Amino acid sequence: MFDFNEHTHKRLNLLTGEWILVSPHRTKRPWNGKTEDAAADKMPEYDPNCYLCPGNTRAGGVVNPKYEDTFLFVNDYSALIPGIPKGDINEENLLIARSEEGICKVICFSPRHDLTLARMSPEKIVRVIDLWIEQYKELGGDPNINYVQIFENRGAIMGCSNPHPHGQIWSSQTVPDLPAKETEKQTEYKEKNGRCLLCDYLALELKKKERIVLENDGFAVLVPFWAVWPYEIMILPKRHMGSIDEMTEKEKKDLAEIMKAAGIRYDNLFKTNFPYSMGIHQKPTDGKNHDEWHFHFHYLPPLLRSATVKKFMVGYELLAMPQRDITAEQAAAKLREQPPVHYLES
Ligand code: H2U
Ligand code: ZN
Repeated sequence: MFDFNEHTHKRLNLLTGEWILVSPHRTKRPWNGKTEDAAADKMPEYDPNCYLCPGNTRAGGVVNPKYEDTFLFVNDYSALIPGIPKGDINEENLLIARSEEGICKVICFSPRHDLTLARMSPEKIVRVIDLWIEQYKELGGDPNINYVQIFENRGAIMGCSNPHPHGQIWSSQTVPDLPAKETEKQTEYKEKNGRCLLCDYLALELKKKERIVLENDGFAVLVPFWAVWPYEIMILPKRHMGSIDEMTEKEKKDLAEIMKAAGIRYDNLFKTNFPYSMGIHQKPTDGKNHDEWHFHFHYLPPLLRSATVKKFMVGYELLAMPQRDITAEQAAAKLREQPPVHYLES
């Protein structure tokens, strides 16, 4: 009898159409491989050498204001730049390229160098959410911008250059591959079933409760059935909303509280500043209706079994398909059992 808690199987990612291999029996595998240095947890409230702290000088000589909540600036090394010459290359349908323009910004979440979203108050997190909403509308309102990607990269092992709490926004002329795939899959489902893919998926998860980590009035945190990273989670609004600017004040507060609560579970899991890439997927800003879209957050953390052992995407995963050992259900149970108070504050 097939039992997905024991037997190797594949799971389908509904949002991308890609499969992932799950091998639950491998969790007993010994580990003699690489461990990462645990990140130092104690940090000063102000670091004179930090380019994001208030009053300090950034690359290129700009001085940051003495900001008190959030602080937004155009990335000094933007990957996407507005107003570049437009062009298309196609040599014999073999060499294909096109120009791409956009705008990149950096957001400091707090003037405090030592804080993280998990340790900020929900009121302060709402300020960050408000800035995300303002930027989604402002950048998305630009006729040259058709997608706004809001994200946070956290921790040296994620390639993050600075522990100061900050995130980024990259907005672009075309819709990047992942959100484009999610648009396609949500559209397909809507056309076939007449309902929203993620409304239906969330309703089923809330009924089964196996992968739900946390929930409040407005939002749920779950380990998606098709998670690739060991402790990958999604945050989903319970109400059908295509983008973050549709939230009520109460929903913004619910979101801030659940983001904090999820961050605390993460940090408590391995008693470390849990590294991750996190980002919001929402409807493209191409002027179309996009009724199919249900906005959500993805949190993609690399840690596997301690503050120093991470999952590597190598070998079979780079060449064939992603694979995991610990199941989504086991990961959700582990996260659920973490205490609700941050380990640095208990
Ligand atoms: P990470 O969070 O991935 O480390 O990126 C920080 C961003 O901050 C990065 O995109 C920008 C970098 O280009 N940056 C500035 O805009 N000004 C600076 O003075 C240093 C870094
Ligand atoms: Zn700083």
